[in-house]
Amino acid sequence: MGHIMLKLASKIGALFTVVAFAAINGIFTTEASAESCAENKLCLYENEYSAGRSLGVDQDISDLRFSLYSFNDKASSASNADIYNCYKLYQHISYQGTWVVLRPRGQAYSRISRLDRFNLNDQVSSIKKIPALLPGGIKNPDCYASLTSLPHWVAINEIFP
Ligand SMILES: [Ca+2]
Repeated sequence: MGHIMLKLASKIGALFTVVAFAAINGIFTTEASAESCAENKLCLYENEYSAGRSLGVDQDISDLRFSLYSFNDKASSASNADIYNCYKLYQHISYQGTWVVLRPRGQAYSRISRLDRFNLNDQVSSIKKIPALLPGGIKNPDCYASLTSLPHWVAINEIFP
């Protein structure tokens, strides 16, 4: 317990230093937010609630280990800024394992602030881009039939504006 408290104290100290430095220099910046997710992209974030390092994606990635961004098993939250496509996040490479769908921007479930609610915290290893609508304007069941492969889940309905 003492060890944990010490670690926490040192983290808070470091945070204070960063904030003080930023204030002195007049460059008070915040962590990456959902607003930094580029238009028409799916964004992964290193931490919950769209915080930390982010990665914008606009195509399938079958194996995040080989992406240039070293984001394999890192994402803790995600948001979808694409209004035409859903994105499916998979636990394993090659679109295997547990998955969750992010619906298009402006719709329910276009943002997931906590991937741990889908047992996917620090586990996403591949990503599939799926058109929301099929020819004729029919809703694509790949996007809309189910939100996740999990039989039971707890999620907050979050809409990325
Ligand atoms: Ca993480």
